[in-house]
Order: sequence, then structure tokens, then C-alpha cells
Amino acid sequence: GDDGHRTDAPGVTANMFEWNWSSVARECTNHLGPAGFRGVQVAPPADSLKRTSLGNGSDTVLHPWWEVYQPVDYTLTSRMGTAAQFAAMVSTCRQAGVKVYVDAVINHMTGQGNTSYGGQSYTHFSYPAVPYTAADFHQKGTGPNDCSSSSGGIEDFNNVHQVFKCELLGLADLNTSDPGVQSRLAAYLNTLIGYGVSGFRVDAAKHIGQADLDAIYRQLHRTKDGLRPYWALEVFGGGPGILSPQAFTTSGSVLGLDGVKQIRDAFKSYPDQHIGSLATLQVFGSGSGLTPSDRTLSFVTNHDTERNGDALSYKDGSRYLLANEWLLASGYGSPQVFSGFTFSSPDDSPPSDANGIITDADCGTGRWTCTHRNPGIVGMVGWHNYVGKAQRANFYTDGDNVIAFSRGNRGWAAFNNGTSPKTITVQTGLPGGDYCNVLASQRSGSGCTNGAPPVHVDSHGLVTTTVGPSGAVGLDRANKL
Ligand code: ARE
Ligand code: CA
Repeated sequence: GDDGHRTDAPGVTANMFEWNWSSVARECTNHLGPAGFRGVQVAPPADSLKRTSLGNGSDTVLHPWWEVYQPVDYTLTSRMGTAAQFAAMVSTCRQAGVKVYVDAVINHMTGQGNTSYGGQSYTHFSYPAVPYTAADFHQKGTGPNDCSSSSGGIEDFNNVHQVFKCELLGLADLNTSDPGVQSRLAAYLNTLIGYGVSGFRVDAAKHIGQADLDAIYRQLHRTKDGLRPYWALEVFGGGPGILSPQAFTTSGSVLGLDGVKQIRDAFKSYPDQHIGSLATLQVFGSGSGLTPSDRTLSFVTNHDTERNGDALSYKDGSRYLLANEWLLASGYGSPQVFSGFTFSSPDDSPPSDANGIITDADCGTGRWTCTHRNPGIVGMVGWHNYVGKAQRANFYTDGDNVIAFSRGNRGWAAFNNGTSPKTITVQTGLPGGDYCNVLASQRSGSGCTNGAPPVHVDSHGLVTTTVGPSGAVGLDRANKL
């Protein structure tokens, strides 16, 4: 997709999973922009499946969160709000300095139901509002555009034919190599770009394949900032060869899903759930087998992995926050903080009215996780922005669960994943003086906010500090007294 223009490269983003548009707008103005988040990822905005009855057996949630992954047409009437609310959200966020990245579901349409939030009727291979007809889909059969598995679904996730052309989870699979389908998908994405959207998280990109992704991307307009759209491809690791995340980095950036598991294991030593070993994080990124930093959207969890066991999640409490703080410091990828809603069963809906319309997010109810508002996270977002691309230096580990490092001579941070406090004396790379710990405070005049005691760095750059259990210390020169 290189037409000589730079591709939008997000800084730190927040993934506001299924927050409604008016709540995202409010967060951009009141929290995300002021905290230094440069972007926000939002849930799939297209009109989607609206279930009208429960399925069988264990199915107890009428409007599970995953309805939005079954698009019916590309108008923007969704569980998260109207087209007008979407447009207002994008412009409000941009005014707050927060770009908007959209989760784009373009591999498939639905796998169930017959009516949508926008009130459209459809059947499995017919979506009159787009319009798509049967000829626009891969179907079970033996022709060149057919799926040849016996069920018509993906039976083998390592078989490239099935992965590209058969149904994922029974979802009607678009014939994305067809120029007519490509132009309708590009028209949808260009409509979003017209609203001011800066790029996309491409859902199920592994099932579209590199050639079709490239053909769609080539038709995309430049963003309001004059850049090529960001293009972050969802490709679970584990597939061989052309199905691997690495093999998609020629088409765009990829989601850091293998990194999610490495982070989980470093902090929690899954599956044993021992205490983990942050010392392993001396090497993390391409050196530990992950995709290149400048091609990776990195995160501790997303909406899938918080439910499937691959990741730490809000349920891990302070350890989860610590992992996010560490990722923001690490310099790996474009880091993304996930803020969703609490759940007990994996299908649970976000807080919604009886019609499935998602209600305003309220951080006081315990129903929304609001990780992006946590003071330690906010402190490390500022630290992340301040250190920029400065290289990691002065790495220290106790060989167990405490690590510390600087980023050039701009910032220094320490992390303790253990259960007892640890006092360390280490080189920070920073000039001598007193600093506010950004996890708990900021510089304000000649002192630190919240009555936090300053941290002293001596004239040789050495600090002696105690890092609490599941705690961190972050110093940067913007918060030097
Ligand atoms: C729902 C029901 C299904 C039903 C279907 C159709 O749960 O029982 O068959 O509707 O009626 C989400 C939910 C699904 C939901 C779907 C549609 O997770 O439960 O199905 O929405 O509403 C593979 C893909 C990867 C995909 C995961 C889930 O490669 O792209 O499976 N992830 C994205 C999203 C999901 C979303 C979809 C795609 C669909 O992030 O949230 O599904 O839009 C190995 C393989 C991977 C495989 C992985 C599965 O690692 O290598 O390729 O990922 O296992 O864990
Ligand atoms: Ca496909």
C-alpha cells in the first residue's frame, strides 16, 4: 500500500471495547486526551445481527458481546449508537488529540439470525442493504471460489485453502478476491475514513489472506491527516508459513497475540500460576520470537484473550496493571491499553437496555473496567510519551521478579512482580536530583502531587528505592524537581 505517503503510526492507544459512542467521546475529552493517549480503538460500528431469541441449552444471553462481529450492512446503526453519534465521537476525539481506529469486520457477514439493529432483514447469503447476493460468497463446493471442506467450515486451521475460503464459526465467508466485493468493502472503509477515522484493526485478517487484504488496502483513501491508514491485522499465532503473523507483516502491522502469551507467562507462569519471572523480560520482542516492534500493535489483552485464557486480565488485579505499566515502558510495539466491561460468563453482554443498546459507561458501577483511568496507567502513558524512542539501557534484574531499566537518559522505571517489597540500588542513567514517581504523582511546583515523597537520584545516577509488591517506580525528567 505504498503510494509514497507515510502510514499512520499510532502512539499509545486505548481499546474501548464496546463503549458506546457518546461514552467514547466523553472519555476522549475528559480522560484520554489529557492523559496523552494518542488514539482510541472502537468496536465494529457496522449494523449487525440482533438476536431475537435464545439458542439451545447453555445459551442464556440474548445479546452477547459478539453480535457486533456479524455485520448485516455497512450503515452505522449499531449497539453503540447512531451514525450521527459515531461521527460526533470521531470529531470530538480528534479535537482532543485522540485519533480513532475502527475494528473492521470484512471477512464475513453473519452466521445466525435474520434481523439487525438497523432493522434490516437478511438470510445467510443475501444482504439486500449492501447489497450482497450468493455470488459474493465462498460456498461449499468444488469451484475455484468454493470451500472444499466437507462441512463448508474451517476444519483445519493449518490448511490455507480452508482458512481463506471456508467459514469461520459458520459465518458467511465473503469472496474477498472478487473485485466487486473488494470495492464494496473499500467503500465502507472509505466512508469511515471520510468521518475522520485513521485506520483499522482488521478482524479475522488471517482468513482474508495477504493478496485480498492488499487489494482492498490499495483502494483506501488517505486519512484526514494526509496519511495512509493504519492497518493492524488480526492473525492468531500458531499457523505455519503463510498463515503466521510474521507472514502478514508484508501487508501491514499485526496484533501482538503471541506477545500476549509471553507477557502472561512472565507475570503468572501459566499454567502453573506460580509467581512468574520478570527476569525473562530482559529479552522481549523480536529477540524472543515476536514480530518486529514497528509492525506490532502490542497489548496485555484484548477482548478474545481476556476470555480464552491466553492473557492476564482485569481479574488479575494489580498484577494486570503492573503488566500494562511494564508494556508502556518496554518500547515494544504500539502499546494499547484495554478497557472493557466486567463479566462472569464469557458471552455476557456489556451493560445494555432490553433491546441490546449499550448504555453509557459509568466507571463508578464496577461494570466497566476503566483501566485507562487508573492513575498508574496514566502516569506511565505520560512516561511513555516523554521517553519517545530512546533506547533501553541500564537493565537490572535480581534474577527473579524485579527488573529495572532506563530509556536513554530520559526516564527510568522499576517493576516488582513479587509478593514482598524489594529495595534496590541501581544505575538510572538520569541526572542527579529529586524526581516524582509518576505511578503515584506528578511534579507540581517544587513538590510532588498527592503528598508523594520524591525519589532521590545521586550525582552518579544511582537510586536507592523500595519497590512494593506488584508495584512500580517510574521517573522521568519531565517530573524532576
Ligand atoms: C458466535 C458463536 C458461534 C457461532 C457464531 C456464528 O459463539 O458459536 O458459530 O457466532 O453464529 C466472535 C466470538 C465468536 C462469535 C463471533 C461471531 O468470539 O464466539 O461466534 O464473534 O459473533 C480464530 C480466528 C480469529 C477469531 C477467533 C475467534 O482466526 O480471527 O477464531 N477472532 C476474531 C474476533 C472474535 C470474533 C471473530 C473473529 C469473528 O476477535 O472476537 O468472534 O468475527 C487458533 C487458531 C486461530 C483461531 C483460534 C480460536 O489459535 O490458529 O486462527 O482464531 O484458535 O481461538
Ligand atoms: Ca475468508
